[in-house]
Amino acid sequence: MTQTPYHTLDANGIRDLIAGLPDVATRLGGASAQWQVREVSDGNLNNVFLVGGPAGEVCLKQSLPHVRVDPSWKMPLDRTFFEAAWLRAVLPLVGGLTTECLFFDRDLYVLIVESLSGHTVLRTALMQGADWPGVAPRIGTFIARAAFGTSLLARPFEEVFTTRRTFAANLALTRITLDLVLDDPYRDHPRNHWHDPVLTPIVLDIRSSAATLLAVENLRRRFLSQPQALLHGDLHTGSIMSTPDDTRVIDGEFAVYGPIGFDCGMFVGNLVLHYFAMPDHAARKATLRDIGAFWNSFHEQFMGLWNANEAPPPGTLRPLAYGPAAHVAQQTFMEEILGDTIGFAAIEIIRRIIGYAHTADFDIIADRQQRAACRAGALAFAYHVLDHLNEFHTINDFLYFLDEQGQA
Ligand code: SR1
Ligand code: MG
Repeated sequence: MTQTPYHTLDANGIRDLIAGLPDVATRLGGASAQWQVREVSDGNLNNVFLVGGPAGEVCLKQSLPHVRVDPSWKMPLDRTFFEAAWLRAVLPLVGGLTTECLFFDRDLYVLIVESLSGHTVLRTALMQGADWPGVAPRIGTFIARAAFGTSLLARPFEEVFTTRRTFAANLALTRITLDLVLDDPYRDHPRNHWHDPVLTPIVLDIRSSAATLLAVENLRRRFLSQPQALLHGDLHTGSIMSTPDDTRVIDGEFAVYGPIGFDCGMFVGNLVLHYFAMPDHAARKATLRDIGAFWNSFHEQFMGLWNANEAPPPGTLRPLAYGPAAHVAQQTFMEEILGDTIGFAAIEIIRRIIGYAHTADFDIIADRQQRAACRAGALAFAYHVLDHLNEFHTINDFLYFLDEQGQA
């Protein structure tokens, strides 16, 4: 097969590429000239297109040699490779909670997946007032299955180490997370920005609190040195597409081995951002419910998989202790994940308010002062959580404090 040197694809290039892929072309049906190509790029990094024909639609994503929203920020192309590898690793574990990888090309760095055009990005749906109680527990299930199934609890170390080696090469996006999420917000950096002066005193408090900075430093170290499972790595509400009844996790380009609580924390942190952006009481109660349901589902599914694994496959770690001792060990492991979840949630909130990549959640608040006050509420909440991290022992401690702050 001849190699096609990398170039960014336009609509005709996309039609030509797919015309040469019988499996994908069959999904679209008809002749390539009939295919509609629509650009729907929305995230910070890649070009994304929906390609539709008389029989169906697919989604095509191509890496650019730079950050999509900032062409001066150069970036290697390999992120779609890691997204394809992530999809192939987790799809068998999570079934219908993500999408199938239909095609990946390492010359063009093009990934084609099934289209989810009937679904809505969860962040958008939440901003439009959707109350879909099934989504958060599905994300709990997704993380439990993906994390358990890629961990040493389910697979021999030889397999885990081999998979880890693949994703350990995801250096550029891991660097983005380290810098943008876990570092920049805690010091002066030109990438940080916030417009509301009301936030500045809280930023200064965060940066001058020894307890907060120690907590962040500890979480930063844990992110890089606790390869518990294959993470999605960027599991915010923009990486989830849903209907009331069907939920898919997408955009796994940040995949890397890390602490399981990192994915949980990204999701919870984004629900908390939504909480502070929705001033009405009922919407806030629904978000408290969702965070609780997420954690309970994650915990139940993860423990269920662990306990069902009494005769693990050959080569997997086998329990040495049974009965109460094993129970205590499991409980300790889950408490560690909860601690990480709460810590990374606070870190995600902070970076989405004062770091490089903000989220749209607060844009629904028309009044400028009210918008600033809601952002300040979220930022102060995250600051307090990090400052008192070892005082949160259960998810209810976290929810109780969130509820209290939301009513203040
Ligand atoms: C330059 S990339 C900025 C952010 O967008 C991605 O979705 C990740 O969240 C990253 O931190
Ligand atoms: Mg993304």
